[in-house]
Parts: sequence; structure tokens; C-alpha cells
Amino acid sequence: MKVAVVGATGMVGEVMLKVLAERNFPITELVLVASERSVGKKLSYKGEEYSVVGLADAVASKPDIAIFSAGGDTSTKWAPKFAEAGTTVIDNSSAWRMDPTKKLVVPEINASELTKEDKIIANPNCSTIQLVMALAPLHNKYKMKRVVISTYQSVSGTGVKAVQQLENEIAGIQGEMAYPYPIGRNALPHCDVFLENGYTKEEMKLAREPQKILDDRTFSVTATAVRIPTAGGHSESVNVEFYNDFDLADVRKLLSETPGIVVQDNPDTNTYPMPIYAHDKDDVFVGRIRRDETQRHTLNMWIVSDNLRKGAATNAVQIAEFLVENDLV
Ligand code: A2P
Ligand code: 11C
Repeated sequence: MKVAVVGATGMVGEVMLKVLAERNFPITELVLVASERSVGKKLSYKGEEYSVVGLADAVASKPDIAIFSAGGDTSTKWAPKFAEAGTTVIDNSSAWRMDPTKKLVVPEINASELTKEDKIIANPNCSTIQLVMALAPLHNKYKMKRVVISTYQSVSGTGVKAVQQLENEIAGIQGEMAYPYPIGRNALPHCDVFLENGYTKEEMKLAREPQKILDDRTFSVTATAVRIPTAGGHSESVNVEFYNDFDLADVRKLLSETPGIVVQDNPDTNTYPMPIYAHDKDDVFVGRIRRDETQRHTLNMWIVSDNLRKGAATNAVQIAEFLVENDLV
């Protein structure tokens, strides 16, 4: 496969190259793409050096697959140009996710929807991916009615500038601010921009994307998204009300048997998911599984995953693997 990585110099781009190499994705030619200011910059992949190219050159080189992590504006403008040139685009931004003509894919859940005609495929938001990974097997068995989620999101989700802001604050250096307030020793109930309804865009991604991925509008999700001073790994406190009753042992068994999920749940040994354990891993970790004693058929749990891996790069590479394995590119 001739593969282009758009946004190769960015935080997700860097992890993307690592994941492609680790999983030995069948690459015959690799095209690394970033903004004009990075053209000519050298990046390495599997020990070989590559020069970064601009978007127009990348389109002209007609890759089989282009994986985009360069922000919504770049995707909106350039993904259609790649698609017209015959390239299948897997897009990490929010640009195409809710477009009814585009598929929103978590491979473990709905990759079977994909066909050769899908030329722009959307990768869900990082906090959505880890949420639906844990919800899907439970929804299939007990049928969800309502989900209440609060997130604890790392600064790496915002990008390089935010990681730098946290590092500067820890080192006591004055620098550029990615957030309107200090993030060290703080918690900002503010991820992405505020919308007219008083929610943030991140909260509305959590409300809408799960329904599309699970192809079901009979449940609802309400969210509060909070940025905390962790370097990597998003955490989520999730309360789920089901139509049907569940057995806690069954819930644990179901989650443990789901590929991509690891249950870490033992109060006797202080075992629960944490960002420092999820770091650099592809799995979604679930713990603190317990019954909500205030309401029937309702479960509480805690979900953690590396937002740059399963939340972005790994999920995108898994989509690419599915396309190749099923002869869809
Ligand atoms: P560049 O390094 O040249 O700015 P992050 O989210 O970690 O900041 O990374 C964003 C990625 O998207 C980088 O690789 C960045 O390239 C790339 N990018 C940003 N704007 C554009 C653009 N207009 N065209 C192409 N790539 C872009
Ligand atoms: C965050 N979820 O942590 C975001 C990052 O819509 O793909 C990814 C933004 C997106 O702030």
C-alpha cells in the first residue's frame, strides 16, 4: 500500500508512525505530509529517513490510503481532493464525523459497514472511542437508555502547545498559553469551544457520536468534559441506565471477553485503571464497576485509555488494516 500520513509532524502523527511500524502495516511507499512550513523536514520511519512534502504534492502522488491528523480545516479542504484522486481517506478530525454520507468507525464495533465506495472514513473523537468500546457489549445485551459521563482529559488531547503549557508551569517558566487559565494544579470544565446551547463541542461529540457508531438513537448521552493536568490518557466516570437488569458478574465477564478491553477492578488490591498504566497501550481499561444504588438497572464504571493510541492513531490504523484485509482499497 502507498500510504500518506497527513499531519506527520504532529502529536498524533508521531504516534501514527509508531503504530504503523509496530503493527507492520503493509507499506510499499510512505508519503509524510505537513504544512508548508515543515516541507523538507526529515522524519524517520523504521530507520529510514523521509522528507516531509506539502498537500498538493501528496494528492498528486495518488496514495492508496491517506490518514489525516492535521485538524478540521485541513481535512475539510483536502480530504475531498484526495478522494477525487482515488485515495481512501481515514480522517481523525471532527470535520466529517456527523456527515450522514460518511461512516464513523470503531473497527471492533462497526467496520463491517465499510465498502469500497467509502472514500472518506471518519475516526471518532478520542473520548468517544474509549466510551463506546465499553458500552457496545453492554448495550447489545442490556440495551442502554441513558448515559451520564464526566471526563478527565489529558493535555495531549489539545496538542503540542498545551503539553508545553503544562511543562512550562511545572518548570516555573512563563510561556505561551494554550488554555485561558493555568492547567497545572487546576481542572478546566472546558474542552474544545463553547456552543450556543452552553455545552462544549467536546461534550456534544460525546452526546452524538455514540448514537451514530452504534446505529441506534433510542439511548441518550449527556456529558461534562473536563481538562486535567495529566500528560496523556483520558479518564471517564460513566453512569449507564439500561432498560434491562444486569448481573454484575456478567458485566465483568462480558467486558473481559471483549477484544480491546481490559478489566482492572479489584478494590481489595487498589486495582483500577489510571492514565499512567494506560500510557502507550492500545487497550481500553475498565474498572470501578459497581451498581448505582440510587436507581434500578444502572451501572457505574471508570474507563481509561491512551487518547493518542486507541483514541486516535491505533483506531485509524485498525480501520486501514480492515480495508486492506477485506480488499476495500
Ligand atoms: P506542521 O508541523 O507543519 O505545523 P498538533 O495537533 O500536534 O499541533 O499537529 C498538527 C499537525 O497538523 C502537524 O503535523 C501540522 O504540521 C499539521 N498541519 C497543521 N496545519 C496544517 C495545514 N494547513 N496543512 C497541512 N498540515 C497542517
Ligand atoms: C481533546 N478530544 O482531548 C479532544 C482531542 O475532535 O478529534 C481531539 C479533538 C477531535 O480535547
